[in-house]
Amino acid sequence: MPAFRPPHIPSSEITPHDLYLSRRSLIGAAAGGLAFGLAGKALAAPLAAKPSAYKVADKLTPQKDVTTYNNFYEFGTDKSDPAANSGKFKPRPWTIEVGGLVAKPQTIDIETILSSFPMEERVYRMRCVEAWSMVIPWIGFPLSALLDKVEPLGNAKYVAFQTVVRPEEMPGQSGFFQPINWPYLDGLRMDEARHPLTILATGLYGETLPNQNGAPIRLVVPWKYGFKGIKSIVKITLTEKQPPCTWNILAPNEYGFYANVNPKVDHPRWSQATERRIGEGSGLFGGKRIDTLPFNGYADEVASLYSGMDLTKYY
Ligand SMILES: Nc1nc2c(c(=O)[nH]1)N[C@H]1C(S)=C(S)[C@@H](COP(=O)(O)O)O[C@H]1N2
Ligand SMILES: [Mo]
Repeated sequence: MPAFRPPHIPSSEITPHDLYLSRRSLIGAAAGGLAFGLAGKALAAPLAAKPSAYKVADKLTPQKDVTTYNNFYEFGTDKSDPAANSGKFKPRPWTIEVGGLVAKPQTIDIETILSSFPMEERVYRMRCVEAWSMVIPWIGFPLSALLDKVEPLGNAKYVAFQTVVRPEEMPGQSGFFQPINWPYLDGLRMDEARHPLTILATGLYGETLPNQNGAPIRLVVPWKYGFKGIKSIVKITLTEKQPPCTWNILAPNEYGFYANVNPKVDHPRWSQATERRIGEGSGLFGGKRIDTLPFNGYADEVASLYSGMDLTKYY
């Protein structure tokens, strides 16, 4: 059973006892990783993608960190749990049900998605609300291309997303401690969903998505905190009302629906002014401390979406 820890406490606040438990589970992960790693490896396949102009200049986070330091509570709450516990997860066959306020609702197979949308490489910063960050070479395609296919109706104002529920394959959904009322849910406003930066990712580092990163398909919205990047999506629903969002339901005073990266608005329990860039620098908690940028550095592209909002407040 994973060590209990309240959600979203940055490593810098972890007590020595928690640290011991989390290091112990890391050792376990290394041993278990050998068996599970093989199963996972068989599924990771090269995935072709054309380069794109969406590429930040920051140094890439090593693939090892991107695939072993994860948040995916369906597989456990420690950072090492998703890589260690996702070997039984089956990302194929897979379908996504796309419906709600659309003219052409449909259930789309992942193979159809991979063959009908041109895959692009997008090098984006990812900033977790816990104040750590990475730079990840995703492979994916604009969510707007999928939305076009189902023809949204005029009254569709939001897009809701849902993660798969499979307790047999996802140990975090079957254990004694259930941190979340499954399924994991999130959503976007229509203009955010249609923004060219918003992608559905199907791979990273030139390969199909590892299970721990949200195989076979997950959302990436680079100007928002990482928890908006919902993984292993099975359902997309266009709605008139603002959809529920798992972290907002769990702690509405800590996690908003919008959750735009904002160094000026601190989390109630920690500062959001700076972040630890994982894989750079050394020390016990790893990661070079750098300043957090408004909208995670994408303000030029997205600030206009929020022109009516007071950016010193929390949404
Ligand atoms: N279904 C699901 N999606 C999820 C999460 C989760 O626990 N379950 N964690 C979120 C959080 S908090 C972050 S920071 C990112 C982490 O993505 P990564 O592990 O690929 O870096 O996934 C997000 N998507
Ligand atoms: Mo996160």
